Formats: sequence, structure tokens, C-alpha cells
Amino acid sequence: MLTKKVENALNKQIEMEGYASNYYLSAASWCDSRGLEGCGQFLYGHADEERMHMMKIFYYINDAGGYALAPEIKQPPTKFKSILELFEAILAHEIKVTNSINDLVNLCLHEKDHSTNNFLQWYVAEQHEEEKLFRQVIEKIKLIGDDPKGHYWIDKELAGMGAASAKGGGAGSAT
Ligand code: OFO
Repeated sequence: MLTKKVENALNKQIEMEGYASNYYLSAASWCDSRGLEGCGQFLYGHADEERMHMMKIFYYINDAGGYALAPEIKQPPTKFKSILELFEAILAHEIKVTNSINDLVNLCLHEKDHSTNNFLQWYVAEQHEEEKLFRQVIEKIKLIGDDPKGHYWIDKELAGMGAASAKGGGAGSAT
């Protein structure tokens, strides 16, 4: 059984995961509209993953005797100055999500809710993987160059990474 505090915090996390999904969608659209289809494909995949993260919490709340709320989601950024800035913004947002998950774990420990703490450990691992992935992408962009020629190669690189993550891998592929 969830305490009201944990239920409210989980519902807040639903909103955050939904926002993350739309953030990726917005970033994918920015890339797509500039002919960066590989980057777009990679980001559309992440939008789907974040929706799955949202739904996992949604089902968990109801399964645990709470009441999951369909979230109101504000519009994410739609303009980015460059690919590098876009991925840096994504990493910054993922770090926010990590902090929010850590706060949730702390709350569960405080409320002695070991079941939800156990459930959240999947997210702890997932956030570790995502932060690592986006740090790698940012390093690659810096290496290849954030200019038109560099974009061509970054797009090819991320198209490959998008295809690999679509096949599964990391905590993100769990159900
Ligand atoms: Fe990476 O945001 Fe979900 O957990």
C-alpha cells in the first residue's frame, strides 16, 4: 500500500517522464526538419522509451492500490542553436530526472516503502545508462565537429545507435 506522500511523488514522476518523452519528440522534430534523419530516428526511439517509463509508473501506482493520474504536460523547448546544444540540453534534463528519482528513493526509505524502493531501482540503473549514453554522444559531437560536415557524420553515427537501441539493450529495454 502506498502512502499518500509516495503516491503524490510517483504521480509527479509520471509527469516528468511524460515531459521527457515530449522533450525527445521535440528534439527529434528539430533534427528531422534539418535533414538529420539519423539523429531524429535515435531521438524518436528515446521518446518511446520515456513513454514506457511513464507507463511503468502509471501501472505500478494502480497495482499498489493508489490512483495514477494522466499528467498535464507543458511544451518542451522547440528551438536549439546547434546539435551540440540540443544534446547538452537533453543531458541536463536527464540529470534532473536522476535527481528526481533519487529524491523518490529517499522518500521511500523515509516512509519505509521497500516495495516502491525496489521498483525504483530499475530507474536508478536506467538513469545511470542514459547519462552515460548522452555524455558519450556529446563527446562524439565534440570530436567530429559541430559544423555541417560534422553533422553528416554525427547523423550516420546516431542512425546506427538508434538502430542498436531499437533492438534492445541497457535498462531501457526492460518492460
Ligand atoms: Fe531518462 O527519464 Fe525516464 O527514467
